[in-house]
Amino acid sequence: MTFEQGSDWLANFIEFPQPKIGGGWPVIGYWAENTLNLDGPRLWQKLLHEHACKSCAWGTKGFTNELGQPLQRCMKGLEAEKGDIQAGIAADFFARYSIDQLQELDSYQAERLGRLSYPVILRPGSHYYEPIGWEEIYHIAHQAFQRPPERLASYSSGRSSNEAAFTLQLMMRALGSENLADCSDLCHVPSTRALGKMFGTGTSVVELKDLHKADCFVLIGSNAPANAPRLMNELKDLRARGGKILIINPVVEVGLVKFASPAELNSLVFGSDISSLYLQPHPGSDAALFLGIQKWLVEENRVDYNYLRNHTTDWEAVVEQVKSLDWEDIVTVCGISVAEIAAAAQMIADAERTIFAWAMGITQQANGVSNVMAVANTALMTGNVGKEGTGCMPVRGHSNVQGFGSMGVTAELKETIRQALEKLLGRSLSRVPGYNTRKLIRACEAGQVSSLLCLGGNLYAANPDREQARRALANVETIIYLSTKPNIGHFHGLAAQQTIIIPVLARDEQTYITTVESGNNFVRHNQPGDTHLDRRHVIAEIQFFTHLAGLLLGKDPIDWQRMRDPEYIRQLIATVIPGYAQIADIGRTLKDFTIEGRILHDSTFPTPTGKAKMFVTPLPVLTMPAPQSLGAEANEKAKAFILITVRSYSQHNTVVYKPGDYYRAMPHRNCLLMNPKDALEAGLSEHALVVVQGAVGKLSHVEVIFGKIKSGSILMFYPETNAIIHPEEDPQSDIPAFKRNPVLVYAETEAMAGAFKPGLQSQK
Ligand SMILES: Nc1nc2c(c(=O)[nH]1)N[C@H]1C(S)=C(S)[C@@H](COP(=O)(O)OP(=O)(O)OC[C@H]3O[C@@H](n4cnc5c(=O)[nH]c(N)nc54)[C@H](O)[C@@H]3O)O[C@H]1N2
Ligand SMILES: Nc1nc2c(c(=O)[nH]1)N[C@H]1C(S)=C(S)[C@@H](COP(=O)(O)OP(=O)(O)OC[C@H]3O[C@@H](n4cnc5c(=O)[nH]c(N)nc54)[C@H](O)[C@@H]3O)O[C@H]1N2
Ligand code: SF4
Ligand SMILES: [Mo]
Repeated sequence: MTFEQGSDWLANFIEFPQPKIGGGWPVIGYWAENTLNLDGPRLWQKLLHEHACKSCAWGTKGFTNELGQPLQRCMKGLEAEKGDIQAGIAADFFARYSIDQLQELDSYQAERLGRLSYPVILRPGSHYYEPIGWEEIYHIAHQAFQRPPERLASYSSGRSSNEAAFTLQLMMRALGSENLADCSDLCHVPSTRALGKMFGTGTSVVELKDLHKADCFVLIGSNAPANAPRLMNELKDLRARGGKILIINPVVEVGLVKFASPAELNSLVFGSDISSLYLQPHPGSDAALFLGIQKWLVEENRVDYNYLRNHTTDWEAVVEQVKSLDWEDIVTVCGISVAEIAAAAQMIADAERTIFAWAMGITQQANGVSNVMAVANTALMTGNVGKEGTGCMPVRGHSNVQGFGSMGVTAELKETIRQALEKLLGRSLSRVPGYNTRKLIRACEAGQVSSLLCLGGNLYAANPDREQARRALANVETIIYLSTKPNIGHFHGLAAQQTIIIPVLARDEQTYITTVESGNNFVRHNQPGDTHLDRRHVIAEIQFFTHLAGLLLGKDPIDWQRMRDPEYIRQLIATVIPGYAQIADIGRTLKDFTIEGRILHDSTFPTPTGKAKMFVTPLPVLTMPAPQSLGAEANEKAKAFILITVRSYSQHNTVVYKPGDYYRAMPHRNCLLMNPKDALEAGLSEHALVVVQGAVGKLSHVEVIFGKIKSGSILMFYPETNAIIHPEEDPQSDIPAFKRNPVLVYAETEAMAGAFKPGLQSQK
């Protein structure tokens, strides 16, 4: 089967010089390319339709942010809309291509097949997905979800609405299952866990206005220019008014040094400075760096002891631990000099108001929870939580991933929500702990799951160790995917008996108002809208769940028929979910709102003591496995590296929009970023073709690209890398250490150490 590569194939043949500025004219070029063509008017219609951006959790609606400031739309939102206006998949498509052929597609090709536009099933023994009617779907789903509750599970991705999320978890819990795995288990769960324990609230305690008041910003392990682009506007403004920005990242991401904001002419032309200080620690060592910052604060007597005494508990143990640490150990672990650590600490201590923000570089680690705690401890030691312009801010991922957590889509439900749900259901909920995403994979592998419902996402490709994921899903009897677009998970994540794909409407295509929650705790409503798909064959997620729940659970105590009306769902949300009272009226008032109790502007914390609880965070012990343990006997020149897996500039998670990453000068997806010094030592020239061998597999023909990355580490793109990695997991949260994978790198053949034929492997 051949698939066109789109106009991007040309870019594969061009040598990418690394740009000196992030954002800028390429972004304008992308807007022009996509909106000034035949699809342009339809895209503009989408962009002007009133709904929350489908891409990241920063949250934007139309072209404005929650403060009504204009020009707040980045091209990532455009990318997501472009995917959704694709034509529906042809009626005979699945009859023409067998599952074996579909399995040959990569992520980029799968996305380009078009919108899912009619339900299909892969029946036992069949090699072809085939269309299926609604009646049969409900019949199969009804039977599948009558299995014992501990054998039922769901996985979700934070793209759907709050109303769909609430309904899903209510149905699962009413059935007696707590197995509500979610993509946040692979993402910000350490933030939720750590902040919940420390502050009594697991989300950001900062609102957008605070960013306008801060004079210092610490951004750790986030590639915001690509993944939360409008945050860059705030950072640019903060620098412009004399504030300081500390960036902590093993990779120099060009947009974090200088960013050209397309929203402002001066910035667009000349670029705006972002980092005041850029530190490059070893991957996985941030807790050590923060312990160093804390040690400097203690030694220089810059700790706000008044704040600690009045507003925190257990701070003494943290201060004692810091005192007992050796500078030499700290420096060895993080690879940052005492002078640089001191400069960073002084920047924070000298500022009036500092915000600490972080993303996957911090959370996707074997000590993810501890990492977040180390950052939050630093914020508390400098009195930077509970006052305007300060605080801790996880930079969230999917556009409604935070809403899913708020709605109770989690294997670890908050006690307050549990009690409210028990009241609503008139009985106690199961106390059997549910599966999070990693536990779900293991349970499936062990044959403990019969029926699995996947609300969006790509469970197969988002997980590490692809063969394990395939094996695990192949042990489930029935899998039902509810998705907008096809992805490789639909073709590889196949159940033992039957796999059903149900096409769903996007948030701007439903016939009623729905809502989502941003990472800044702001709830936005989405207006109803049109769809180019045939509504007879495509469903709204809520309609599917309520119909199925009605079949399974009858009318008592929940009237599922009534829940077909999202107005009613919102009434329930208002009574069950803390801080969400205002959602009850949003359908009438159309007033978007900030969730109550989340933003901390005074230092009373929603914990039992009213104080923040501090935790000692151990100095990480980072080891590099012996090359032999990774199979180095295969090639004696093999060198061990730490592999960081990330998103490229043009992808959304497992969905690839364009092959290359312009800002990292990586021309296609099968390349790695390596420090030139490391390459020299390994005898590799730039563009050499290498093998990267991970814990469970290897990738070949990988092109070496030189970049400003911490020595000893390399960077590659996920989801492709998930075929070869099986990372360690954080015992406190089960999150895989996607940012610290031991791998071996060696030249494909002796001749390949220096040789490269431009474009050849790009077409892979
Ligand atoms: N356009 C676009 N937007 C997105 C997404 C997307 O795929 N595309 N995905 C969404 C989702 S679900 C999420 S979770 C977010 C992800 O947003 P990010 O967290 O920005 O995503 P990553 O690509 O994983 O990049 C992580 C960054 O952490 C750095 N890093 C790696 N290891 C370490 C470390 O040990 N310490 C430190 N300090 N830094 C480290 C990497 O170099 C990289 O710059 O973005 C969301 N927004
Ligand atoms: N190696 C490595 N692995 C990682 C990561 C990493 O950094 N490195 N990051 C992890 C992170 S942070 C995350 S969040 C996960 C991402 O994991 P997931 O959230 O599971 O994956 P996505 O690729 O975002 O899912 C995309 C699919 O969602 C569906 N979709 C889109 N919009 C909608 C909608 O409105 N409704 C419905 N029902 N479906 C929709 C489409 O079918 C699309 O193909 O991956 C994780 N895996
Ligand atoms: S910053 Fe995020 S929410 Fe805002 S427009 Fe860009 S992708 Fe959408
Ligand atoms: Mo994420």
